[in-house]
Amino acid sequence: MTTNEQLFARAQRVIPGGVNSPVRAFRAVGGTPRFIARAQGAYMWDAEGQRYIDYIGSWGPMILGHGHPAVLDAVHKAAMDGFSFGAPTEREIELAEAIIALVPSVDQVRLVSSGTEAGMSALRLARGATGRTKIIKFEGCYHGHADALLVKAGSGLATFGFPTSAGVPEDVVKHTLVLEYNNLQQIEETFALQGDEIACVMIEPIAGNMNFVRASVPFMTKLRELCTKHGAMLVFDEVMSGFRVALGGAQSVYAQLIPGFKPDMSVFGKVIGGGMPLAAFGGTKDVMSQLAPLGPVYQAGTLSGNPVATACGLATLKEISKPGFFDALSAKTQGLVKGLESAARDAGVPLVGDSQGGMFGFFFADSLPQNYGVVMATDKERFNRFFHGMLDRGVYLAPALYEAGFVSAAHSADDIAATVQAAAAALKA
Ligand code: KE4
Repeated sequence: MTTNEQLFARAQRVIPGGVNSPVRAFRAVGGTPRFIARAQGAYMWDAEGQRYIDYIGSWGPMILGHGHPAVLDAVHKAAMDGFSFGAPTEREIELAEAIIALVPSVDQVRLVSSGTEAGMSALRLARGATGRTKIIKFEGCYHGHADALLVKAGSGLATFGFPTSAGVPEDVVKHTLVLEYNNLQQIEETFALQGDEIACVMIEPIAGNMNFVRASVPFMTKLRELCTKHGAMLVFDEVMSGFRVALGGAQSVYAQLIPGFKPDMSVFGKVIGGGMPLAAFGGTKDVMSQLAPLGPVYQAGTLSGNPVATACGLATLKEISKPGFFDALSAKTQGLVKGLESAARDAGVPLVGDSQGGMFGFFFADSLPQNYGVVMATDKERFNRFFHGMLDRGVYLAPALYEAGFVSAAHSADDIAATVQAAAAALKA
């Protein structure tokens, strides 16, 4: 048994599935998960000393790469002043101010400890602020594991969803409608039928939980129009895309394509914590003032706005706000995708990819999927073979065809070239 295999066997004795988050168990791709001992820059080393070029980046947070000196320094200083107080601190104000400065649609934010908590709270706030119960989400979008959001599509249009998890009562999900991403007709019909009962539409504007799928401009334009017309809130789940696809998140990308575009509420996570447990949700002052202690919508958290996590997040935001950061990151990520496409062409394998900022995806297909059903119909066996071929060559990609990938500022041109070279070999194997 290898050390990773030994650790996995030991882990499974005391932790369900041997992991603290299911995707880490490699069940979608098979094989033994790599137990990571340390990471630095663009690299991770497993318990056997094997080095990997890291395209997970903790599923998005590590946009600077691992162990950025300015972030380490900020975290160390904060930790020396205390881990947690259960009382307000100035740094929470500074982080809130930094987020609001970068996201024009947000007047106020509430800091929490995970994307799930942020999404769950935003959903409660949307329902509390509108006095409505029904919500719309889209197949293939993941908004964390709050009960009301663990839902798959109902049997037909405008029918309510079914739980995707045991332990979620039908009662909880019967208010959740699950529609097809990028399906204009469905949202028009649904809003025509029950638009005045919809509290919110929650969407990943650039979806990273069905690999990498963009909401089309016509679809997003129609969503905005229908939410405004019917008094429903458009909630952008930017836990993954926020401060990752652009400094202003996906909403800044759509604001360039759709004049005056803004969501009503936004959910953030990952990058704003810089790898530490921190997330947030925000919106207009009117909406956010519905939250306790001001308003009737309750929400709370022992470690919300944690002093060490806010230091990590602030230091991260400061670095990514520097001039040219996203231009360089976008170009590097585009270069990776083009390199993968070129290697696949040379190998006679259909592969198409896309990227925005430091987030990317690729599919063993001839064209970019526009929704979950098409993503899941792409060649899974070929993906899994490719995943392991890359892992064996020291490149750690997302261990599932429905996940996105992430490039950091620490990835060098040589790392990208080495990745493309490994891909050329893996595709021919
Ligand atoms: P967390 O509760 O995992 O911090 O965030 C939930 C969440 C909410 N919204 C979006 C758009 C997300 O991508 C996530 C979490 N993303 C997954 C990656 N597919 C995290 C990885 C994992 O579950 O281990």
